[in-house]
Amino acid sequence: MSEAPSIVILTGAGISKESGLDTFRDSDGIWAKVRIEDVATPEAFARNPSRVQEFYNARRAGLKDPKVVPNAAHEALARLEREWPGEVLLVTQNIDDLHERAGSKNLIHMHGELLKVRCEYCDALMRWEEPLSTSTPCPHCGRKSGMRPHVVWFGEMPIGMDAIYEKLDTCGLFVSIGTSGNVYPAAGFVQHVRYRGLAHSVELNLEPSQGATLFAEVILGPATEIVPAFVDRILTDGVPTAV
Ligand code: BV8
Repeated sequence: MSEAPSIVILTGAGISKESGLDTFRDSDGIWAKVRIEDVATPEAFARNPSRVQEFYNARRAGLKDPKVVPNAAHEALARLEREWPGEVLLVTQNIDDLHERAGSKNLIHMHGELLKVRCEYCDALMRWEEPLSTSTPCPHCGRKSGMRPHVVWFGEMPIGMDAIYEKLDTCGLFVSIGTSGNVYPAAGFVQHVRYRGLAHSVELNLEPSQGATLFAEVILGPATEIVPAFVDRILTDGVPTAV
């Protein structure tokens, strides 16, 4: 039997919405409450580090809420990774840990992780579940005012880009789930795949994203309904040939 095609999946905040986490650009989203320029750029952190730390401390505390758990969409993607005979790479723009908690293993957090922090002096990277302040000493080098969320801000290089493009160049199926397609380079992945012409591309979203017309197939609906159904279809019928 020919080798099963590899699959690359990109997820955004929409996949975690039904777990109780806010998206960014919905009318009740995060960017409706705070400005990117005040909390999600290196300049913001240099200008007012406490403001930025408070923003991420609140989101970190929110993620520890026992009501916030993986939903059926996260679980369906973990099942696809377990049961699909080829490789499944999950690239998430999300900084929550719901994919890991659902069981996904082959996972790249291209915009970082809310439950990790790093020291700008000694580069130590560590799991961190508590509030962070500008006076928190680094447990490794002891210096203060260097500890920051392990999160990719606007203007910073996303994580794992070489590995991601290598998989985009060889996959047979690219799936985008729960992202509005506003933020690059993630929003450009579908173009990158279509340019090669060798992979089928599918968008699963509540509403058409900025890049919807670039996908061979668009399936609309809430992630907890359309993602499990899509995974069942792939596991039953396989990957459609690229059109
Ligand atoms: C970089 C921090 C270069 C972590 C984030 C002009 C043109 C093109 C690009 C640029 C430009 N000017 C600047 C840029 C680059 C910039 C960018 O793209 N800006 C945009 C705004 C134009 N990008 C960058 O700066 C990136 N870095 O380019 O570096 C470089 C090169 C060399 C060397 C150094 C640097 C860095 C981008 C990462 C920024 N960090 N967040 C955090 O705080 O979370 S981005 C932020 O947006 C989040 O990470 C989030 O993941 C990401 C994308 O948002 P979405 O996940 O899509 O969420 P959104 O709310 O938008 O959409 C949700 C969707 O879900 C909606 O469509 C909705 O309908 C749907 N939905 C809702 N409910 C459901 C649902 N779907 C299904 N079911 C539901 N129930």
